[in-house]
Order: sequence, then C-alpha cells, then structure tokens
Amino acid sequence: MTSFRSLLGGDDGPALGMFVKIPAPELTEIIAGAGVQFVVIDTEHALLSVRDVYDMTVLYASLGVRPLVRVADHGYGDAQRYLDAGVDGLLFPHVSDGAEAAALGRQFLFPPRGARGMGFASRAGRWGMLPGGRAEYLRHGDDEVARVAMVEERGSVDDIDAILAAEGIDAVFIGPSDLALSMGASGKSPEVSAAIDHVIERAVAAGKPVGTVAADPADAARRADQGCDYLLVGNDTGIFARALRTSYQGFRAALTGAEEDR
Ligand code: 3PY
Ligand code: MG
Repeated sequence: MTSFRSLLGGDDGPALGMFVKIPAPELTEIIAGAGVQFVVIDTEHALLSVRDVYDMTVLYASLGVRPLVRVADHGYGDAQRYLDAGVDGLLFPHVSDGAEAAALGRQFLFPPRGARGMGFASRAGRWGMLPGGRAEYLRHGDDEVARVAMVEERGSVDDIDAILAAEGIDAVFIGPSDLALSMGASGKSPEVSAAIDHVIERAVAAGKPVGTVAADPADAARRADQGCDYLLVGNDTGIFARALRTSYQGFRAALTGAEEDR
C-alpha cells in the first residue's frame, strides 16, 4: 500500500500536497480528482473536530490521497486518536529544539523505543483484523507513519541538527510564515531565505526528508533543486478565496465597463 513516506524520494520530484480545512466530501473528491498526492488536515488553524478528521482520513485514503494531520499542540490525546484512525503522519507545529523533537518522537513510537499506546482494535489495526496481527500494527506505526517536526522558529533553525537527529522524527517541514514572524523579518527578507536554505541544506546532509511551502511552480522547481522531498502548494480555503475574488472582480469589472459604454 502507498503511504506518505513511500511518496518521498521518487523520480518525479517532490510529492505535492496541500493543507485542508474544510470537512466536505465534495471537496475531497475535487482534490482527489485534481491529482493531489497528499493532504495535511489542519487542526492547528481550522475548527475541525476529531470526528471530522476521522471522516476526512477515511475518505481521502479511499480516493488515493494520503492523509496527514497537523496537530494543534504537542499533546498525546488527540494525536494518538488520529494515528489510530490510520493517518499517514502527524505534523507537529513549533518544535523549538532537539529536546522537544526527541520527546515527540518518543511519545509517538511504540515501546521499547517510545511510549505510544497499543490500539490494535482501532482502524489502524483494521479493527483487530490487520493481516500480520499486532506485530504488523506495531511495525507500521513505527516504520511507516511519518512524525514530522515543523521548523518555524528562529531557535529551531539554530538547533536544526539536533531536531534532525531526534529518534522518531522522520522528516521536517519549514513553516515560512511563522519563521519570518519569529525572526521579526518579512517573509521575503534575505535572513529568512537564508534560514530556510540552511534548514534544507542540513536536512539533505542528514538524509532526512524536508518539505516546505511552494508559492508557485517556479518556487517549487527551485525547492526541488535544493533537495526538498515534498511541498505544500496552498490550502483549500485560500485557493477558493483567491479564485472567487479574481472571478468576481472580473465580472464586476466587465459590468462596470459595460455600464460606462452605455
Ligand atoms: C507557516 O508558514 O508558519 C506554516 O505553518 C505553514 O504554512
Ligand atoms: Mg506555522
């Protein structure tokens, strides 16, 4: 079976995904139909319930779009429920340093490496019917789920090598907006660009998958050349908002022009 991790390092360049905030089956079908490879269900910045995340996970996966969740905090409870719902991975926002990364890695690996609880009778264990049994549930949870540390603070850039080395952290994701905020600089400033380039360079050197946001195809091509393994290209609300505004303004401009012509 494909998984988010199996999409990384392919010959076709970085895997392409998007954040999703709207829990609507219609949108899931549109996103799957567009060929999007993975989604990050965003519980940090959207009012999604655990049940929404569950329904989205099942539907995205059934349509071949690999589902991950960006959690709202570093706690165990909801994140563990998402893993047992069978998501392909978790993105942890604001991982400040190597110690925090290591604690997250431990929390979501099974013993003896970590402290994740066994939930074989969950969807991730095919309700206790997973071929291969408990051993396969445990192997999948440790080896195929992606635990992703988000690097979006100045201090995380300073401690990037420790974050990359943390056991159980399978990839990093650079959040450019929060990184710029934390550095007190604009997103386009040379300091922020240099920090992002540095994180990508260190991740490539460490052999850990790295991803970030790509603003447009040219930006994506540049990040691919730098060695990014996956990219997020927008989010459902933003894409709809921009497309609608452009379309609406086009109609308004044409009608205003028509009135002037009269
Ligand atoms: C950020 O840029 O801060 C993110 O979290 C990802 O867009
Ligand atoms: Mg952020």
